[in-house]
Amino acid sequence: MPIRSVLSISPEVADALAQGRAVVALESTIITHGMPYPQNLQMAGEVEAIVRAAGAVPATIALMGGRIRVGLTAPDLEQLAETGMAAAKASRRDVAALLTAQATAGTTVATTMQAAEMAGIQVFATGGIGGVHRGAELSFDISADLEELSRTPVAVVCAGAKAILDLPKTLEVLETKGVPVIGYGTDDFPAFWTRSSGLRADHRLDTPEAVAELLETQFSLGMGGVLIGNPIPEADAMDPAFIGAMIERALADAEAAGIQGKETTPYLLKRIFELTEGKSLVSNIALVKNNAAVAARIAVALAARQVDD
Ligand code: PSU
Ligand code: MN
Repeated sequence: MPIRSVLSISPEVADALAQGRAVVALESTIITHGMPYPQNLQMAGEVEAIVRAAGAVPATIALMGGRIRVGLTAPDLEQLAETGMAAAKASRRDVAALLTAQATAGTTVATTMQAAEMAGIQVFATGGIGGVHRGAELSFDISADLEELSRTPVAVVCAGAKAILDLPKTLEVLETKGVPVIGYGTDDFPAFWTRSSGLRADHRLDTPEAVAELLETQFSLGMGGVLIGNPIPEADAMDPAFIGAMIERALADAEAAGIQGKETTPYLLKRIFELTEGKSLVSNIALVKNNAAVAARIAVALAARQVDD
């Protein structure tokens, strides 16, 4: 079966790609499993508007009706947001089965990267990537996002890995897999709700143009993806001690409830939302918007370089 029949690119995104204009891929697990309704719908609309305002075309990606949809309509976004956790969460291993079943599914960072590459999109914005879970030495729970970054040539702009994870181990695995980790305007690897994990990024770059230049080099080498850590804006960041304590409580609750596997990340985000009385969601939305703005500027800089060639 040709990829063409599975991949469904919206006319607007297809036009932009054909003309070499800047396009930013956006994921949808954050809509279905990362945030409650209706904040998820509002976030999805605002993020698309931010990408447009910066001169790029947004391409939100999801599985719907047996196709990998690249570029969604407003009614599509509404359907995904309302379906929420009743939709499937599509990681790489789930894609074929969910397409065959014509299921509605949010795509994770891993799956969105895959789809972006198939469509020819080089820049992608999310909130925070998945990584090595705490206790992974026993559970072996390491997000497929890390494997995907090692093999798929797409730049992922995030606010770090979600702080529910074991961040030192996440950086170790990224090193093992050969994924460049860039601090955008920072020496540190950001920690999602806070600006720094206390761990260093591999390299620091301060402008969209500098990132675009590195991406061009990386992609011409065929050496897989690039992770760009863009810290949450100071004004939106949470107090490290407070969020740290809430993460510990949520992890204990997850353990007591016997949560495992792909349910872990959605459960923890929801539990932290409850424990912080919604404050974690306010920060989460702010950091996603900030990532969309930076990703759009990087995509515009990359498109400008490709015209010059
Ligand atoms: N960023 C957010 N919220 C989310 C996610 C990212 O701000 O919900 C999603 C992404 O889709 C990511 C997934 O790929 O969480 C990680 O899930 P897991 O740990 O099961 O691989
Ligand atoms: Mn997992």
